[in-house]
Amino acid sequence: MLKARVFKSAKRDFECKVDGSDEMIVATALGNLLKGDENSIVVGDYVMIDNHVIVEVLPRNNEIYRLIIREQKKKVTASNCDLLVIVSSVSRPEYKRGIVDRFLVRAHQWGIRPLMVFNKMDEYDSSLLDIEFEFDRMNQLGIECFEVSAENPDYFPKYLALGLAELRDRLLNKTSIFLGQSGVGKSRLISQVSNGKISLLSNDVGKVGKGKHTTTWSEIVDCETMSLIDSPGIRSFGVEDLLEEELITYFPDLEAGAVQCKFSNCSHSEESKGCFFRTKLESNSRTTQLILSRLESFCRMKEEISSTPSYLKK
Ligand SMILES: Nc1nc2c(ncn2[C@@H]2O[C@H](COP(=O)(O)OP(=O)(O)OP(=O)(O)O)[C@@H](O)[C@H]2O)c(=O)[nH]1
Ligand SMILES: [Mg+2]
Ligand SMILES: [Zn+2]
Repeated sequence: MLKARVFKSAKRDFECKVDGSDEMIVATALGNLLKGDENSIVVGDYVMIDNHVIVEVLPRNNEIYRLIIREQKKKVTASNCDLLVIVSSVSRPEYKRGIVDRFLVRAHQWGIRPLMVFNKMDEYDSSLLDIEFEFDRMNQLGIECFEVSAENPDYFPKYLALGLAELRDRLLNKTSIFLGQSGVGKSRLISQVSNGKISLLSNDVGKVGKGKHTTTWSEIVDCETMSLIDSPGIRSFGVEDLLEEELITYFPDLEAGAVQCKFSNCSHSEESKGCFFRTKLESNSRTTQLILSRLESFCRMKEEISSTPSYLKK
């Protein structure tokens, strides 16, 4: 019996790395481990293998998942991650604060520590994006920011955050999953972080006739000192699977204000008369701007959740 970790899955075959060695083996799995849904063995899982057959999946520390409310199903895509690397682009696709905040909600929900990477700094244009504001926004949440150019790594950063070398340091001896919109440079960044040892931009990463570089499934990329999980660009950022009451707990920076708001069922929206956030904050200060920008994301998500019929959530 061997303990191993699933690095790649393709239908019924799993490429697994034997614990404590560099040996990779391909295994199938006992039928009852695959029965019912396709979540039963995912990339990142630790498993027990007997004679090239996975006979047990060990308990997971955490899961990257979504609830598919219409089907009352939980869809797991990876497990046992130490860090969630949120990758955004400062040029194209355009940086979207709302999307970053949605990833932060997921990081909370999944219980995985987030990091923020601003990629494509070689194309940064300060007239289009106030990046210092975005850094401050993340830093006030205790989230470290990195500014890099995966395309042009020697590019010398002019701004305030950490660079590629520090990012590499942070990822040492950890399993990190890279998330972000399609085209922000996740795959390119992973090749850079691994010092070019891995080229995911090539066609060997599964793809089926989509845009030329598009990653289509998750797998762990092993580069001795760290494990990196590339993921397909996420197309749906909906949060309708969350419960309205729990949303505020994913915004720890807003919780104190929400408690101080005297209306117990306040939506804290711009139209909420007498709302703490709308009346009691010092107008125009930087801190207020940061809080209000987070509140904007919160209100959008809250509205989205409340417009989802509750019968769908049971
Ligand atoms: N200028 C510039 N282009 C970059 C940078 N990083 C990546 N790109 C380009 O952006 C495009 C998308 O990069 P990918 O790494 O495939 O993006 P991805 O996030 O993996 O995309 P999906 O797999 O579709 O989710 C490619 O053409 C890259 O060459 C960068 O730092 N600067
Ligand atoms: Mg990719
Ligand atoms: Zn309020």
